[in-house]
Amino acid sequence: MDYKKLDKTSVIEYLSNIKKIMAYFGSDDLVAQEIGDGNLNYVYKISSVQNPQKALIAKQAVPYLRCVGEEFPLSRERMTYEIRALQKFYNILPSFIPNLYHTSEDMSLVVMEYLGNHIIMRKGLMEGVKYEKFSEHISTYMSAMLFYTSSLYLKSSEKRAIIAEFNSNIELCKLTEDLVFSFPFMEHETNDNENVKNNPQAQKLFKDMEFKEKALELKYRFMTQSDALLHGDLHTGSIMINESQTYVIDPEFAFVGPFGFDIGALLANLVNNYIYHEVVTKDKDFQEWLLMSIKEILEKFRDKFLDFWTEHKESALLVEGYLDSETLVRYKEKFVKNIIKESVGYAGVKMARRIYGVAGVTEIRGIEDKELRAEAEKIALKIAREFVIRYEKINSVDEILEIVKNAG
Ligand code: ADP
Ligand code: SR1
Ligand code: MG
Repeated sequence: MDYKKLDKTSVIEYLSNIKKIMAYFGSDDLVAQEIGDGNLNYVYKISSVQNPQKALIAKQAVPYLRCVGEEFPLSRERMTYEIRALQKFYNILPSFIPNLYHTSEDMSLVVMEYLGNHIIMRKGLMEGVKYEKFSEHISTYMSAMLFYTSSLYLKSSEKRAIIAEFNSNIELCKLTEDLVFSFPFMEHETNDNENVKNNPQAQKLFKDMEFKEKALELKYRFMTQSDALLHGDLHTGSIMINESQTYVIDPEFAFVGPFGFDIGALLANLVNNYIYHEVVTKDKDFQEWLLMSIKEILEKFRDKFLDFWTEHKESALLVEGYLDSETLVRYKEKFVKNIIKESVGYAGVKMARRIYGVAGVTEIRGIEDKELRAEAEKIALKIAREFVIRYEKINSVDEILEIVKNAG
């Protein structure tokens, strides 16, 4: 079928011709609602009129960037990568990925399970909800996805195949290169220029060559280092959650990149949420919980990643018997320590890009009181700068927490 942009009427007509979807809904009447709140795509909730709990999600890419409009063309092939990544991640850890009902590369469309008992994590965190299982879940997710798609597990040929499958996701990688690593740190038309204009803090950032040189090093790694298959945009808006379950959605930026990039994205978003509670709600107890969660996530990630490595002795990288056991333990400890260091660097860049860049986060950009927002931005920039300048020298998770706590 040729591509056609769907709307809330035509999406139902289209789905009515797909057997698996009709088997799900039976003879029920269907109604569609557009619920997308992301920057890129359209998301329809299709529900049964007779039993509204029965619902599916149909997500379609359009040939432009939704949040800007048709004047910003963006190839809809991004959905091909989202479909591939959802399938790949589902095969590694099915309980973290919504079930897929239908995919069409021609229509740039995926139909998946409706996560009706879950909410976007950013919203829950802003309301001060403590997700007690989150650190356990997300450390499992990140350690498994990174380990099982890396040269520490795959054979050399398999690793090259996964690179071939994902690293042609050129346009979305380029978006990140521009919108995460470059434009937010210089005068640029895509920035939030209302806030940049006459803002000494922005001018200071744009002239901060020490920060920018380090950010450039991290950008170079992003562009060249093919460690593992990444989600590529792992912020708290890509996580749907409740007290007992965690789902990761929206992997259209997936590509084989540096180990620390996804962990860094998550860390940045948890710290942005910490800043929101510092400045707006002043909820110290919740801030403590966030810090404890960051510690648990990073420590559990390290332990689980090393456990996977102990289970699997042969890989593209390692031939059994190559190192003696003492050297092997030391090598692995250093390896995983470097992943955490790198993730701190990426967290810094990811925090800083949210201040003046095109895509702000609600925790900071959404603060209506100008003085409070400026205060949040100042704290975020201070932490981001420390993260970016010092990431290679970070030796423990506690040092990361100290940087966050001392910035307020
Ligand atoms: P984009 O690619 O435009 O960022 P997302 O995949 O993030 O789109 O989806 C946008 C919104 O749609 C999410 O924030 C969430 O509210 C909703 N959504 C997406 N997938 C699901 C799902 N499987 N179940 C329930 N809601 C979903
Ligand atoms: C204009 S696209 C901006 C951002 O939205 C996505 O969620 C990614 O973070 C991207 O950088
Ligand atoms: Mg999204």
